[in-house]
Amino acid sequence: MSGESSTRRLFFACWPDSAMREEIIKRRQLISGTSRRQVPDHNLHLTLLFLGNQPADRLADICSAADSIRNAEFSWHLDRFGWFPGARVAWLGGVANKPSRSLVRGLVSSMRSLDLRFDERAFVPHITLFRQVARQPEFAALPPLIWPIESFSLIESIPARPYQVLRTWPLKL
Ligand code: 2AM
Repeated sequence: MSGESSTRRLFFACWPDSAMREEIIKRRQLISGTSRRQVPDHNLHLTLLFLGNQPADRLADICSAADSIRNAEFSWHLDRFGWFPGARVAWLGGVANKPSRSLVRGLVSSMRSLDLRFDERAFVPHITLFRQVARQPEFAALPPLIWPIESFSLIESIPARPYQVLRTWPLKL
């Protein structure tokens, strides 16, 4: 036994640099009493496509399919807090503009072309800030966050570890 898992839990995301991470943290502080389950600073991100558990031996294919993505750069305008009652998470989010929707569509179709099995939920751009939020919180107003996006990343989720950035691709047409 090598001890290595034969599946890897993966997702594509926008991964903030340290300055942007600080900006997200500042906004999270505005709703700091929301729950005791704050997302650790180092895990803050905006998911583009959640792949879930995938066979480890498909990782190379996933990366090659992502190599073919062509998309314009764009900015996120994150100007609201929200809450998903089912997932019980409170988040920072905003409206998906055209180039962001096209990036998500490109990721979905490139992953579909690999015959991978993954959930296709409607895309709602959000950065989860708190988990285990049982009731709709009262949210404060917030200074909008403009986040310029020049790349996207493939992230691995390993239990009890910080998310790992496996690869990052520049956005280019
Ligand atoms: P969440 O923050 O709203 O829970 C890693 O788990 C990332 O993938 C998180 O951003 C998480 O969203 C998202 N995620 C987890 N399960 C998902 C699913 N079934 N569909 C879409 N996104 C999911």
